[in-house]
Parts: sequence; C-alpha cells; structure tokens
Amino acid sequence: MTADSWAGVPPSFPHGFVIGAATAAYQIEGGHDADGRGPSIWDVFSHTDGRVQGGDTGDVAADHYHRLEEDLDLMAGLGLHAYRFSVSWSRVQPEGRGALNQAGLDFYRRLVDGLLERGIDPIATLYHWDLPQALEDRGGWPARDTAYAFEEYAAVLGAALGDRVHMWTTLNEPWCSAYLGYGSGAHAPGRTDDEAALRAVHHLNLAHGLAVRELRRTVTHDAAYSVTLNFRGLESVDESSPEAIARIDALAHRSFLDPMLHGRLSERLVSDTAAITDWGFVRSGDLDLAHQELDVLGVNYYYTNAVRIWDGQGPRLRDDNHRETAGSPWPGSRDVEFVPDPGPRTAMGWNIAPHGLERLLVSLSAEFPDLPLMVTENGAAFDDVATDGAVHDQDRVDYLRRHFEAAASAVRRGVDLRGYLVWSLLDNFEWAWGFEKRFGIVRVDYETQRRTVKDSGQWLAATIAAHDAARRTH
Ligand code: IFM
Repeated sequence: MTADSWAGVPPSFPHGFVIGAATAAYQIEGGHDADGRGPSIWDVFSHTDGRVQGGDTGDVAADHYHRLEEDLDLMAGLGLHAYRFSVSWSRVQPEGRGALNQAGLDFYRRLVDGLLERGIDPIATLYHWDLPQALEDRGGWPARDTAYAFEEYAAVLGAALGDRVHMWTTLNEPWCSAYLGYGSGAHAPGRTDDEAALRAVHHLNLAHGLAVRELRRTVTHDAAYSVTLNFRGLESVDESSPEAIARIDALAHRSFLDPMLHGRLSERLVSDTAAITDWGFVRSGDLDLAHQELDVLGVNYYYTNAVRIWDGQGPRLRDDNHRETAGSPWPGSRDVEFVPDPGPRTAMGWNIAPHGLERLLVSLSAEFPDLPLMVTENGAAFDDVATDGAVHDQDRVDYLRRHFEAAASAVRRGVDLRGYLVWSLLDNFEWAWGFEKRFGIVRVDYETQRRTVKDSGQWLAATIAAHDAARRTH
C-alpha cells in the first residue's frame, strides 16, 4: 500500500469513540454440528439446491469455532477497541427452547473472556438471522410464539454472559429476516408470502422488546442495550420519486423504527399493505412492549437507491441489491422501480455513496436527539487479489476512509456517534452469495484457513493507533 493511503486520516472522533470490526456466527464459525449444535434455518437453506450461489454452505466457513485463539490474537494485533459478534441460537439452545447446550455457551464464554483479556469490548448480538430450524418448523417468525422463545433465549444469554458483555444488541437487520426470509425468499427460510413477511415484522419487533426487558432483568454488568437496523439512502429521480421514497422508507425503515423507538405502527406502512393484511395480529400492549428504552441505535449502512414508481412501460427495474427470486421484499409496493446508479460500485453491485451515511446519521440524530448512534456495520466487497502473502485492496481502503470521513463530518454537525465497526473482520459466508463476495479486512484462504491482514486491515489498525495517540495528547 502507498504511504499516503491514510494521509489526512484519521478524522477526529471524540474521546471514548469505539473503533472495531463485526462478524456474525453463521458467516464465520463453521463447526455446524460440533459439540451439540442444532441446525438453524441457514443450515437447511444452504443445503437446499439452488438457494446459495455455488452450493456453498456455512458448514466450515472461516472455521472460527476451532480457531478462536488465533482470531482473538488477530483482533488484538489490529488494536480493535471493540468486536461485535453474534451468538448462534441453535448452538446454545439446539431446539430453540428448553435444554441448553453447555458446550455452546462455553464457546461464547471463552470468546468474551478472550476479548476482555485483550482489552477489547465485547458487543454481543443475540440474533443475526440463524433461527433454530426447530422454531421454523413451528412457524418461524410469522408465529407469535417465536417472540416468546426469543425472550427465553435472551434470559439464558443474560444469565450466562451478563456479567461481562459491554453492549447487547437484540436483532441484526430485522428487515432482512422478515422481508428477505419470508417475502422475497432470497434468504432462509426462503418463503415467499407477503403476509408472513409482515407478521414476521411484528413478531421481530415484539421479540426485540421482550428481549431487552429480559436482558435488563438478568444482566449484572452495567451494559448498554441496542438494536441494529439497516438503512439505505433513498434518492429521487423524477416526479414520482417522493411517493416511491415514502413507500420504501415505510417498509425498509419505519417497519422497525416506529414500533421500537416510537411505540407505534407506521400509518404509511399499514395503509400501503392494506390489501395484504389488516395487521390484526398486533395485540393490545404489543407496541408498548416493543418500545423499550435503548442506550444506542446500531446503524448499518452500505448504499443508496434511486427509486421511482414504474410507469408500466417496458420491464420494471427491480431491486438488485439482493439475489433475484420469485418473491419480492417489498410487499404492497412491487411497482417501485430501483434505478441503477451510474456507479462506482462494489463487487456486490452496490453504489458507493458516503454522503448517504452522513445524511442518514444527521437525520436519525434529528429524529432521536437523545439516542446515541453507532455505525455497527459498514464495509465493502471487492474482487481481491492475493499476491505474495498480501492483499492490496486499495478500493476497500478508499471506501472505508471516505465513509469514516462522512461519519466524522456528521459528528462535527453535532451527531452523537459513539463508534464505528467495520464489516467485516474476516472474509466470510455472504449468505445467498456464498463465499465469492469478500468483505473482510482480513483475507481467509478457504483451502488452508490461513488469515492474511489486507491493506484495509492495516489501514484500520493505523487509524485506531492514530486515534488513540491523538486522544492521549488532547
Ligand atoms: O454480510 C452482511 C451482514 O451479515 C449483514 N449486513 C450486510 C452484510 C453485507 O451484505
């Protein structure tokens, strides 16, 4: 990498600002049947023909389950302040309810202890999309009972790790769980049922609230509580765009922001989906339960979308941010077109738009002035080339630097931003795209499981070191 790769960086973030990296259980752990782990919906989905590109599965992935110490040392070597991981529910409760798998809990205890020993703050996400298959067999997220199972699981984790985890996140990107899992079918469990997707939305909201309540009851450490939502920047292209933006905003963002942070259902969401459901599955008191006090809102940001209403002429431009399937992740709003941006783009085909991050942080901060924010995911897949034990991923360095600068600019505009976690620590199983898409700041050679810190990893380490040095002298 060139010496000026981080010239002008790091942007100045405040004291106590946390810089780190994130992963998720199914994407890195492997050990799919090790030590009593039960199957999740992603095990079943990835083993079903045609669901994942190249027939890839998370059976082994980055084998993190068996390489924990090496990966902890890697994180320490990068100087991470914090590490965000998720817990595999079916490793802890193979049937989703009832019996605990002690070996599974021990793995997460070793992970958290290993982080603390190295001075890295553990940020635990309870659910990053890998529902125990046993719960899907009983109805999955469209069934109310799954929310109560999640409440029970939260109590288990609170009791087991609640004396040492610094920050708890209930759900990661529930939009994907509901709309990709049950609407478009691009993600596990692969159902294509609009009403089921909307039921899932509600039960995820309810599960979140029940889990926060349960964590607060069981945790003994002075921890922070949060949820992580994914946001896309929405751009206008013509006079129909305001209507298209309102519809996509309702489905993508209001589905979760309104119940969790305002204690209400979005009127726009209800009216836009009226032909599918009357939302009668929302029971009295549910929205109060979903609306729990939080300490941080986790923000995942990757791209913007230009949208408009399809005029009925020619083929409708679809949302190509996810793998194409028979279903749609936009129930009630299939006539919204996603107009391709001229670029530049990442290997996912996602446009590179740091201004969208700054605008998002500023607008969330205006809507929730008393709620600190944290970027819990941001990063990019590129077609890396490994040469002589190095990966010169200048495109990823540039991507990260520009997004860090956008976040720093938001901070200068008054946003209470507490941290920035890069997606992802390791190359990993990118869901329906399999292993082809690489998001890591550390390369994983899937043949040998050898780890190589990419230039972007070195950039992050240098950024953290410079941030720490600047804070020491001010
Ligand atoms: O890999 C995913 C992650 O699991 C959730 N957020 C987006 C990432 C990139 O697609």
